[in-house]
Amino acid sequence: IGCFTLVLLGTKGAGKSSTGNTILGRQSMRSVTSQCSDKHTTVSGRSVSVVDTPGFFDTDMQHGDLVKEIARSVYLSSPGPHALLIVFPVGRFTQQEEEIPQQIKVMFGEEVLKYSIILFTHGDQLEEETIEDEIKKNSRLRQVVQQCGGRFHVFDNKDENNREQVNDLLQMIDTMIKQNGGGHYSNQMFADAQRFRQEKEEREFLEQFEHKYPTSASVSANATLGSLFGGILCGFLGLCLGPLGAAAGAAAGAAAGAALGATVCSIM
Ligand SMILES: Nc1nc2c(ncn2[C@@H]2O[C@H](COP(=O)(O)OP(=O)(O)O)[C@@H](O)[C@H]2O)c(=O)[nH]1
Ligand SMILES: [Mg+2]
Repeated sequence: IGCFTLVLLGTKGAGKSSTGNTILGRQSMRSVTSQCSDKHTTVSGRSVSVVDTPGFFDTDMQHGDLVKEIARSVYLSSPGPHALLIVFPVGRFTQQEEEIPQQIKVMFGEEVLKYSIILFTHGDQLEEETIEDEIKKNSRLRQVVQQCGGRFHVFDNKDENNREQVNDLLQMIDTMIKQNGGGHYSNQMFADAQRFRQEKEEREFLEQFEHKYPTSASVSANATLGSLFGGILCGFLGLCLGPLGAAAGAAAGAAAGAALGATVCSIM
């Protein structure tokens, strides 16, 4: 494979932008990012494209905006990234870090961790201990690494001239791609994950609804009317929110529509 596309994910301050700069070999990623950015370079004769993202759990951003922005990273790396680098600083593994792989899975679908690598930054702060020692003695960290197929790598972003750490990472990605049969995480997988999530939300809503009105004869009428209103509202919200808002719009539309349907039925 001649060309790599990588996406950097992780909490704010984990070292995502610094990692991007280390890979690129130049300081081209700005440290504070509320938007995704992508930059290209050539490492050992191969073209590498790096997509930086805002931090998970970034308190300065609305959750919806954050999800939307991270989702955009997948579109920026069209037709989909070869690798997702989940960035953890050495020595900081809290509940937030622990939740990230699960959050990524919810956002990008089941398949995504087959394309993920844990990338530890602040390698310079490791003293006598190796990262292997750290993983061995922390069972929760071990679990997270195992979720990513046991793949991890350490960067010292202060050692900008150390190209070996970059080459080793690209080698690991090469091996991972081969193990995945040559493919990469794709927009199609992302679309499937989004659709699955939307269908699940709709199903849960209907279940809740049927639970609330179990024997009412008007349940099916409500549902029909509900989906009618839902469809209209969903289209409207979709238009307002743009393509990424469509999923959220559909869920909100279905919910509002069904409620409206119920009201109309009870009036009739
Ligand atoms: N010592 C050391 N500092 C690092 C390393 N990687 C990142 N940093 C520092 O950690 C801070 C946050 O890094 P940044 O890349 O902005 O994190 P981001 O919010 O995930 O993009 C900055 O002050 C970096 O200089 C590293 O490997 N070693
Ligand atoms: Mg950053």
